[in-house]
Amino acid sequence: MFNKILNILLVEDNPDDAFLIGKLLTASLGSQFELATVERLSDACTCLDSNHFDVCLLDLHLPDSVGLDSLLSLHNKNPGLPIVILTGLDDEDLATQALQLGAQDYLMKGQVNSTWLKRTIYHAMERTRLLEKIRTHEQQMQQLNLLLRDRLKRRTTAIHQMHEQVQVLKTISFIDALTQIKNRLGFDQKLEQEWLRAIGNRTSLSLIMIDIDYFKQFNDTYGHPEGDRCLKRVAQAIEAGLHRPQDLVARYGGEEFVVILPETSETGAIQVAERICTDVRDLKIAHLTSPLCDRITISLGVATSMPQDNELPQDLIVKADQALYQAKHQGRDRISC
Ligand code: GH3
Ligand code: MG
Ligand code: MG
Ligand code: MG
Ligand code: MG
Repeated sequence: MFNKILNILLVEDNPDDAFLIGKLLTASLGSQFELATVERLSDACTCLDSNHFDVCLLDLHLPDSVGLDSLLSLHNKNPGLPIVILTGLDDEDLATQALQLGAQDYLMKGQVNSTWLKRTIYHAMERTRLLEKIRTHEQQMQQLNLLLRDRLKRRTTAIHQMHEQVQVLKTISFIDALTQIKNRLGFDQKLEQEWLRAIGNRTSLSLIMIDIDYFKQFNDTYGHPEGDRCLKRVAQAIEAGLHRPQDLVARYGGEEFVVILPETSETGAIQVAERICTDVRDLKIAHLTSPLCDRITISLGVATSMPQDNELPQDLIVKADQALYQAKHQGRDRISC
């Protein structure tokens, strides 16, 4: 049944008993075992420290330990070792207790024969084999658990990174790549917010539409890259001219910008528009082919509204657009409302 040599520890202080048990073992297992015999519990413990045993046969009357204490001591010492009680005590209660405490079997010295002993030892071996299998399975489960936990952690990190990327993309999608101010999408979002806030708070909301004068001419004269640089500088100048955190400038399209001024009356908006108009002119970006003057100028259309539930933010954009058209029509480099 087992191809290996079994290492058996016999704890027995009576030499005659030890001799008989040795003979029984030979009758049971042939030469398929190696026997180490000790007379005392303390020697058994020492023996277990340095040797591996497949099974232990334990007498309950030893010079240094009597009864089930011996079983407990050895069991604590090596919980995986099957222990077979081999005793002269015919005590059923003791036998039950021994089995409850983890003994493999409880055999009577006078009654046990070689077949019985062989079966007991084989059962002990089978038990050890099963226990080892369970232990291996437990280890495998533990490794699997660690692997899954690691995978989960990596997946969580990936999701976290993806979430961050989405946040970055979200931010980028509201920014104009050239001027780094808000783009049309950013403007739409802000206008929607401020429109609703103005309705709720019954406050006025102003827009300034801004368009660079004769910019096509500028591009034609100085080239497109210079045109891009001009757009950036104008955007920066407009942004610098807004002094409240709630004010916002966005690139509305090509060379057009739009400013949102929450809680701002027409008079206040005109003041801001005048400041921006002057600031851009003061940039002194040369535009020598402009029919107007020697530098870049802008036209501005101002519109103010007390938003109502039955109006749309688009109505305010149309108003600002019309004012801008008027400023263009009236000669450019000016504000209209
Ligand atoms: P107006 O005074 O009537 O506004 O005349 P304008 O020439 O400024 O207006 P128009 O609409 O005829 O031309 C706008 C020009 O703006 C044409 C277009 O090439 C230029 N433009 C639009 N977007 C960009 C850009 O991103 N970079 C550059 N360099 N030019 C741009
Ligand atoms: Mg004894
Ligand atoms: Mg334009
Ligand atoms: Mg223009
Ligand atoms: Mg008007």
